Amino acid sequence: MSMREDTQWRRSYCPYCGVGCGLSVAMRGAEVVKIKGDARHPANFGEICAKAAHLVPTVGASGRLLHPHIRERRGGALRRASWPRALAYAAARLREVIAAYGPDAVAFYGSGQLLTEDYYVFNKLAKGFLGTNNFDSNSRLCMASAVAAYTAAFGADGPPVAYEDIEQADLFLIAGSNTAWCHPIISRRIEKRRQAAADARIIVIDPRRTETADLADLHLPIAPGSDIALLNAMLAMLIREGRVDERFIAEHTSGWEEARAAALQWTPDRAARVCAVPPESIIEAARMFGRSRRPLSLWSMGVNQSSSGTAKALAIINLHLATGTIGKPGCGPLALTGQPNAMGGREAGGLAHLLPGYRRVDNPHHRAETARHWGVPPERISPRPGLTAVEMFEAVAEGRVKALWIIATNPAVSMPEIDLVERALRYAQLVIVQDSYHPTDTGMFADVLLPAAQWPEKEGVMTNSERLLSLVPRLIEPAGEALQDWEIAALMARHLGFSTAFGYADSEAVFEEYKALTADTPVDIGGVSYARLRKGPLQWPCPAPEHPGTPRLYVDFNFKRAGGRARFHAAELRPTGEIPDNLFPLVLTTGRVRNQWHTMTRTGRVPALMKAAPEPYLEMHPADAAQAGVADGGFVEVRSRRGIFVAQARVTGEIARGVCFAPFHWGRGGGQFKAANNLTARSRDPISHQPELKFCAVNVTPVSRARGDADVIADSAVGRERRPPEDFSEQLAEDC
Ligand SMILES: Nc1nc2c(c(=O)[nH]1)N[C@H]1C(S)=C(S)[C@@H](COP(=O)(O)OP(=O)(O)OC[C@H]3O[C@@H](n4cnc5c(=O)[nH]c(N)nc54)[C@H](O)[C@@H]3O)O[C@H]1N2
Ligand SMILES: Nc1nc2c(c(=O)[nH]1)N[C@H]1C(S)=C(S)[C@@H](COP(=O)(O)OP(=O)(O)OC[C@H]3O[C@@H](n4cnc5c(=O)[nH]c(N)nc54)[C@H](O)[C@@H]3O)O[C@H]1N2
Ligand code: SF4
Ligand SMILES: [Mo]
Repeated sequence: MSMREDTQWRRSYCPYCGVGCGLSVAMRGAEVVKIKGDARHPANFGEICAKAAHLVPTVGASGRLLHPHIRERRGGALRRASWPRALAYAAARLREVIAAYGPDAVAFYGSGQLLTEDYYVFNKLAKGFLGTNNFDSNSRLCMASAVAAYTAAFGADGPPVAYEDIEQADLFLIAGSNTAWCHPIISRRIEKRRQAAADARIIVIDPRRTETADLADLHLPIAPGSDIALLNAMLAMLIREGRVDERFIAEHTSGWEEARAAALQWTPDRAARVCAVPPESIIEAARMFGRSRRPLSLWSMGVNQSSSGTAKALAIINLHLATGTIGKPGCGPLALTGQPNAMGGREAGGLAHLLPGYRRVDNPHHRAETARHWGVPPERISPRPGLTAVEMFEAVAEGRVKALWIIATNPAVSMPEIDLVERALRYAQLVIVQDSYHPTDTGMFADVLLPAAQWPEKEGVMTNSERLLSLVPRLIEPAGEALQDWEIAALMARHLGFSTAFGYADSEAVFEEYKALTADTPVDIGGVSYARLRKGPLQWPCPAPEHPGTPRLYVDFNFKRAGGRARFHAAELRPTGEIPDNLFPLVLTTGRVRNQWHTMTRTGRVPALMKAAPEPYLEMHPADAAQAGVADGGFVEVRSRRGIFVAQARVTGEIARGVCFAPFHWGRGGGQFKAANNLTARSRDPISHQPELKFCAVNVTPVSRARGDADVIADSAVGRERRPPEDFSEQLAEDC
């Protein structure tokens, strides 16, 4: 398409995944007309994937929540209100709850899609001014296990690797990540490296033969949840074959004896039985890793979303510590972050145990430093970590938390066990939902709806998977009366009586205040400013204005733990939260499709992106299908101990026997039984508190009209009309 002369190209940054691609946005007047990759951005060098290429139809007012709304009576209607009225109403209700039950009766549930400035202001309000640490985010469902593992191993969170290591690696160990679909630009960089370097190899560990597995030299279709057996067996082989770096271990690590002993219990044969793959492929994987001089490990949800997610991630890190392949070009452990600013959330203190600058609420010095910066007495910040995501919804459902403020996430679709989430949302005394769209599955339960500006209506900073900070500019005015997320938090703070501490002039003022809190922390960004970011992105740490940024951490092998040593951890295989049995014999794992983004509030509006997967589906192995009497393309009812999901069967040899897979993008809003999270369980990792979204026990039966299942079908995959339970049926008036 040739561009007219009045077209202006502006630099921006992708609001979808954690790869963090730079965009060039074509503007005609106040209108966004086209999007392509920013050739100068070091994450993508001009390439983008289909989701970003189809951003244009998501920009603007269609389907958006344009005005604040209040529901004054349960069962009553949501009615439009002015901003002052909505804020005064919400603030009064929050005050009532706090006066009656204390600050911990209020909870905030945020998102890795907030900008750093948004996180900062919400955290300051919750943790510093209201005095509750109940601010957690959907990142708890996403990379909490990676955070816990990095922190345990290195003494601080933060991936040590840079994307430029991809072009120098000679082995890619990709575990539990469908990179080709979910981090497509990283996948393309890996593919290019594989083509350019004759010796480069790829190993993929995934129970499904994904498009990522198609790129692999070796694919290990392991049984879900069994990664630790495999990774320990690999480490044991490295030890037996003399492939470990004894000198690196002696000089820069601790805890080796325990990790070594734990690994040596795993022979390839024993691991092969647990993982359900041939011992030869485990031996082959270990030898490929052992021979490699620059192995780069990448992982995401197949590792993190597990009841042993932290241990899985530590087992990957152990391989790098044992071979001294960290802090050097082309190698190291890289947890891919899913959301565009999940990293910024970690940095700004966006989890229930954190304060800004990788500080912790349970550390008195950290509380004192933060309180001083916020101008509050140190005792205002509670020493108790707040509730983590799933605990938060349990607490609401049990009446321990009374008021819930949900920002930029759609838990009525994305949390495990949607029954629990709905119970909580119905039972809460006050639900505030701050979203850009309406209706959403979660917004249906709101007492107060607050319209948020979305990309590209808001300005602020995001950090991608490789610690690279980019500035997202505001290119157009917000739709309707929408405001930036941090502005809404600051306005509410003022309605709650905290006027002086929240009087920011603009996003940059928020950033500057946050930045000052990062001084002398691992995430020091003292040298970063909006002015510098306008010229291009920067990787933290970047402590001074002339500092060029830091591509790779730990190049001096000086880790952040006592004595500068990284720590090995014995990785023990824990049982999964649920064991398949006669009643529920199959394992369900869940995940994403290539062209949908999560709960589809944006990508679901783009027909081109809907094509490949217009409806929920269930992948299952031909042998399991035959046993259950399921035909390819037929409808199936999937049951777990918690609920029912109905989908169209895709019978395929590309999934391990005994395992089935469903995408989780659909919520009940489109049909009661379309939601895969009707089935999933609340079990979680004991260290990271990340829920086990990748494993639950199910049974599968065909659904047929002959059997009288018409209602079920009508309410799910075939029928597009949702059965409306009374207070779930409402749409807002036209003007919304
Ligand atoms: N298209 C698209 N891209 C996205 C997103 C999106 O919604 N759509 N979301 C973004 C976000 S927030 C995230 S977190 C990332 C997620 O990115 P990914 O983690 O790549 O995506 P998933 O499909 O959730 O899961 C990855 C794989 O884990 C495998 N798996 C399941 N159980 C196990 C196991 O026990 N062990 C191993 N080794 N593998 C297992 C599954 O078969 C699946 O192929 O994607 C980001 N990018
Ligand atoms: N079964 C299963 N469940 C899963 C997963 C899985 O693999 N399997 N993955 C989990 C993971 S890793 C993640 S990250 C979550 C994602 O799950 P969610 O966070 O629930 O998914 P999104 O659809 O991205 O929700 C973002 C919401 O914010 C709104 N929004 C967009 N931009 C803005 C903005 O600028 N401001 C505000 N206030 N709102 C905005 C959108 O309209 C949308 O409603 O799902 C989790 N759930
Ligand atoms: S790979 Fe991720 S960041 Fe890059 S264009 Fe696609 S969705 Fe956006
Ligand atoms: Mo995620």
